[in-house]
Amino acid sequence: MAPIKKNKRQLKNLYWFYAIIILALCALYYFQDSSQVKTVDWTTFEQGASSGDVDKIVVFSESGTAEGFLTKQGERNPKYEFQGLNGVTDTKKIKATIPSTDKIQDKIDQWNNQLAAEKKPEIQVSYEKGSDFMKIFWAFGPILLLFGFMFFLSRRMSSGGGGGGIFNVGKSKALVFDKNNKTNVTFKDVAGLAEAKVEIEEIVEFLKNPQKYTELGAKIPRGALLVGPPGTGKTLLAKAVAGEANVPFLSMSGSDFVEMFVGVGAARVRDLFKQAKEKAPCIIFIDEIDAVGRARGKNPNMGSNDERENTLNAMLTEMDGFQSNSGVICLAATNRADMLDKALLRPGRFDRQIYVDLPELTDRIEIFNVHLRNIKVNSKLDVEQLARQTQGFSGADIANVCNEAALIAARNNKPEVDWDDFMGAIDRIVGGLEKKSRIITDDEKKSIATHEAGHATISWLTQYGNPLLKVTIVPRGRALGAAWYAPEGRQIVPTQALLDEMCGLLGGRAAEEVFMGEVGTGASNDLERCTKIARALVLVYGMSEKLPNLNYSDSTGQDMGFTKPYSEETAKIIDEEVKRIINEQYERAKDILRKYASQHNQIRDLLVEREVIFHDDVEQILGKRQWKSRTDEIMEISKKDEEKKALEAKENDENQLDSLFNKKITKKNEKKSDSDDSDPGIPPPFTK
Ligand code: NHX
Ligand code: ZN
Repeated sequence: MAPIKKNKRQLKNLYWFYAIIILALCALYYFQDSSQVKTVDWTTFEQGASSGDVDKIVVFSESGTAEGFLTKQGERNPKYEFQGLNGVTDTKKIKATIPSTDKIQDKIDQWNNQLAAEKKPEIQVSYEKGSDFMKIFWAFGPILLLFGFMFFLSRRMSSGGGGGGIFNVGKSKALVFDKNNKTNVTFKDVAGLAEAKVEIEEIVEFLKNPQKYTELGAKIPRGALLVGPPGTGKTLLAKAVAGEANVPFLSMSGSDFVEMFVGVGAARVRDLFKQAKEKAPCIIFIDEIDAVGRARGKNPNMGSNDERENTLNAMLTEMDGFQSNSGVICLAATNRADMLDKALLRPGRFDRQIYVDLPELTDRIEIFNVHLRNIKVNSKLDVEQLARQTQGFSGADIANVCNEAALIAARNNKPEVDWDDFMGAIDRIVGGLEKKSRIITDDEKKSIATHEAGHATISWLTQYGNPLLKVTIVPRGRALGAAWYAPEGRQIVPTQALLDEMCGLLGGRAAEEVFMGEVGTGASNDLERCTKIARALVLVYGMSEKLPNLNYSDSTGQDMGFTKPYSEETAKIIDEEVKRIINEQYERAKDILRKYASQHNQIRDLLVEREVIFHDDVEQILGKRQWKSRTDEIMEISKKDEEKKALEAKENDENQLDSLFNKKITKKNEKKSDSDDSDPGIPPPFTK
């Protein structure tokens, strides 16, 4: 991996650094010490010692030297003076090599006798095994230790942060995946996302054999932006590229460029691209690119995000800097492409945008199948039904459902995960924890049931009402009760669908008014959602009578909401329209409830009795719904698709057989396949 290589280079630098410091200290010590020690020959030493210039002698037996500490008299003796570093002549010790170490004691005794005769103080003697070296060691030991510690720390820092350390701030922290170090994600692990997969597989193809494209005069794109809501598999897709492309893959997060120090982000961008160019052909992946790529402000003095702009500018120039066929392709992921700087999105930089949407019903089936590979599930588990009940879930949500279901099953000591565990998991994720401990009186129960039955009745009886799954009055999360739907996930939403949804939301409150004569606070969340839809209907979709075909929203998010894009009069009309629409739907809900009062009350009573009732219970009371659900239609379409594919595959098979065998055998096969046609949906056997 490249970061280790970098560390080695950095360590080398550090070795030099420490060597120089240690040398400097040694020199300092030497000069400081030698400014006080005068090295003399043995005769001078003998003379000095016997004449009282020295009062203490230290004998270093190993190095065979002796040091004499000068007395006041000795210090005054000009014999020992010498020119020091800066003219210092302050000699404290004299030093000499002893001719024979064995006889030194005799010599000292001799000097002492002489001194005693002259009535001068005797010389004290001490023996030291250690040499000068030991002294130096003791002087430097602690400092060396300190340096060693610092060295250790800096190494720890640099190895821990994948290239951090104070000397390394400008280096990119990219994770490198190559031949030796691969992710084990492949395109097989990416379920759904059929179109995005095709696009991204093409990028891998660009790198594998660029000639195919360049020969025709096409230029290889430089970058692709993966855009989509969180959890939809952008990073997974990039990981799959890393796993499938046989080229190095450098992965980094946008936030890795952000650091306290000025200029570091830009330096890291340059380093990343330098690294990439060395490894070309290769792929750079920048996750969450909006951290650096947000649109640059119009007013350069406002805010202090200069640093981010520098980083972005560096990225812009780097992306333009390399030739289009230099074999570096940039992938980036974000969930807010509208916030990105326009310069980043122009051709030549991130040439193409790949939309990674929330999974459709059929995609969700695939995703479930991928996640269920590792889970012991009951063989009767209806994956299609699971996918139906997870409209609006992202890939990550589905992974969460599978995991949660397995946890619930394990908690109940089940040998395998079954349908109920999955339902529990979905309920938990959407609605929060069940609160069985909340105490509810019979009156409250009835009022909650009235409210929920209102939702159920209205949504059942309106054309676009979402298909009802179940109704419960068991408290969960913040809610005391809820009606659960399998949302349809329409592509095009007619005005009537919005009105029907509002009507359904108001059904709870309407039922309270119609059947109990008074209303409660509990419907606040219903009203909030309903009002939001009404405002969107008027302001975003331009569907209201008085303000048709007008959109007052700002999808770019640039305007901070300081100014309203409409006049005071229009504001009044908007208010009126929203009010009118909600009122109309409320009246409609009340009308429907009065008309179907007995059915509503049946549902309510059943709810009070059972606490949870399901789709089929409501169907028994209100009858089959008139309208075909979109979800059913999708399943029919995808089934037809499968049949068609199966048929084509069969024909293909036959064609191959045609060329392989003679006509007699083929005729037999035709007869066989005729009978196969009678049960559609079963793919033809591969070999016949
Ligand atoms: C309260 N909760 O706050 C009690 C505990 C009208 C029978 N005093 O409309 O439970 O009143 O159809 C997200 C989800 C507020 C946000 C639920 C914010 C619930 C739910 C208030 C049923 N079902 N309301 C409903 C309900 C309440 C609330 C929420 C939220 C009730 C109603 C909560
Ligand atoms: Zn409600």
